[in-house]
Amino acid sequence: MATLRLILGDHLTRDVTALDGLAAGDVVLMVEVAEETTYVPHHKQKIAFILSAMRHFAEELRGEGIAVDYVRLDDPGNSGSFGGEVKRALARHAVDRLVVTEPGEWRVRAMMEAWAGETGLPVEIREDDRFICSRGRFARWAEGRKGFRMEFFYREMRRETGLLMEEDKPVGGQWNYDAENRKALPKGARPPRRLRFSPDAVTREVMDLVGARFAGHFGDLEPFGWAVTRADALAALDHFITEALPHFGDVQDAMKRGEPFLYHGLLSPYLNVGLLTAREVCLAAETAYRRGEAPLNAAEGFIRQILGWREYVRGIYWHRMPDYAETNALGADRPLPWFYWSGETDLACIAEVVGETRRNAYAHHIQRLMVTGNFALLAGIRPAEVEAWYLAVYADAFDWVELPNVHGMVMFADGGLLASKPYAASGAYIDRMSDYCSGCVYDPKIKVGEGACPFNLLYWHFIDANAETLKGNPRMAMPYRTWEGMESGRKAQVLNEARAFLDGLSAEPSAPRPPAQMTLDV
Ligand code: FAD
Ligand code: DLZ
Ligand code: SF4
Repeated sequence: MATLRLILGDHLTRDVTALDGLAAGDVVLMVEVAEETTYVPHHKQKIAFILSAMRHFAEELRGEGIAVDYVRLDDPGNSGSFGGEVKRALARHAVDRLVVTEPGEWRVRAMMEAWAGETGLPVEIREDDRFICSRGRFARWAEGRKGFRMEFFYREMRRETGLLMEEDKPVGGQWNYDAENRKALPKGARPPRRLRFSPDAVTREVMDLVGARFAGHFGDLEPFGWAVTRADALAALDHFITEALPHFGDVQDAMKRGEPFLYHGLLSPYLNVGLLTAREVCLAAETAYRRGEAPLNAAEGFIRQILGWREYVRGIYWHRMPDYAETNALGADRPLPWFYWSGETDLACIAEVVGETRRNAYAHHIQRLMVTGNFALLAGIRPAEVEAWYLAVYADAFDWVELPNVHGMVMFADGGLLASKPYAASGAYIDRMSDYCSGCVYDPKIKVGEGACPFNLLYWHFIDANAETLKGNPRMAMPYRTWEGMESGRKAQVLNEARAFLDGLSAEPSAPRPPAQMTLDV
């Protein structure tokens, strides 16, 4: 019995379950399709990264003597969709069944479930076992819980994997060293130069295709320095562990102009498409700690991001989809300001983060959460529009990880399932954790009136506008006490200035119209 085995652009590992039991006569199908490249206006580097990594992976499989049927985006007859390409491939090959690994997106899973009916062939959708916590294991953890808290989930994962454990106790006596990881960047700190990979001929060819076909998409295509093979991704991991991990913890939340990467891993695109595994990355950090090459707060903080947050958001996604994406607990309904695409704004922090995102298809966690995310939360932007933006602009963005981070962590649109309170902050937070404010026309210390930082105005506007939903939350008691204690004339002035600022936001560019692909229909 010959099998057609479909490998998606984020399944690029020899160990993917779709390849289990590969036999002579089987055909591996890989397809570049217009639907996947345009369902949001993905950053040009993201498309180039995925297509180039797919082409390299196909060559690796061929090198092993495996039959690979690879459909390129510009191949004549390309139907433009996964479903269309599966049907065309079935007409080319004498196979009896189709095997796939479950995708990272509800939308694609729903498509796959229809294929058996549409093709008349058995379709086997296999579990994606690249995650440490299976969907079944997460469901058992979640059962009966009203609110989910990452910290409790994470402890169970530490116990089950034995990572940073001494028998049944956490190494060092504490589960979490976050309190040590909130320092601002010390003056004179020099983060390491990051390993970049010069595009080879395959990547160059993909870049030419992307430059020509997706010119209207967000982001700069060059310079392109992402690894597109497992060998190079492993080199990037090695470089991170030696050069950056030792400092990762202390300044994990810091932000600095002109330093987009600081001591972060830059590993999420590789983890998400399958060039690296979560287990090997966590083990590499643990080994560095055990050898005395990285302090515990760094190794623990890094492992928690992967073993904790990454596994946790993936669990929530599959546990709660498809309804999860539909909620809007705070009733946010303002359109996404155009400056999220253009970066043209006098808010220096937003301009810096959007500019770095455009250049690198990357921003680190605190930039995503506390700058662009915080603004979207405070300004009450429609969750679906914010989600579509995040899904488009980052090289690591796939629905299973982007959606819970944006819908739950940033927008509190799930009403507190993922986070116990909204991550809302005034300009003081950004000022404390970055040097952005020193180059801004606004002043984070001015709360109202001439020069007041818009984050300060919007913070109290947010508190006031969402009192009905948030006032009863014990973790929000302090801001509500402060707001209620504020003199009524000052409150009115704050709200008036916040409303005037919000009225001035535009969802349209001031100059020429955007290219068609950048007008999102969400
Ligand atoms: P590091 O800071 O070095 O962290 C190490 C690893 O931990 C990352 O590579 C990543 O795999 C994992 N990680 C850290 N935080 C999270 C988290 N909250 N959720 C899941 N994994 C985490 N991550 C994505 O991979 N794809 C996304 O689409 C994505 N969207 C996000 C949107 C928002 C609004 C926020 C707040 C976070 C989002 N994240 C996303 C999580 C996180 O910002 C990125 O994983 C991280 O910035 C990637 O850079 P890094 O590899 O240098 O991370
Ligand atoms: C994100 C993406 C892009 C841009 N292009 C492709 C593609 O042409 N072919 C492919 O197999 N996958 C692509 N992907 C990744 C898919 O969108 C991804 O598999 C889904 O997000 C769900 O897992
Ligand atoms: Fe951002 Fe306000 Fe600081 Fe300007 S003053 S950079 S708007 S936080």
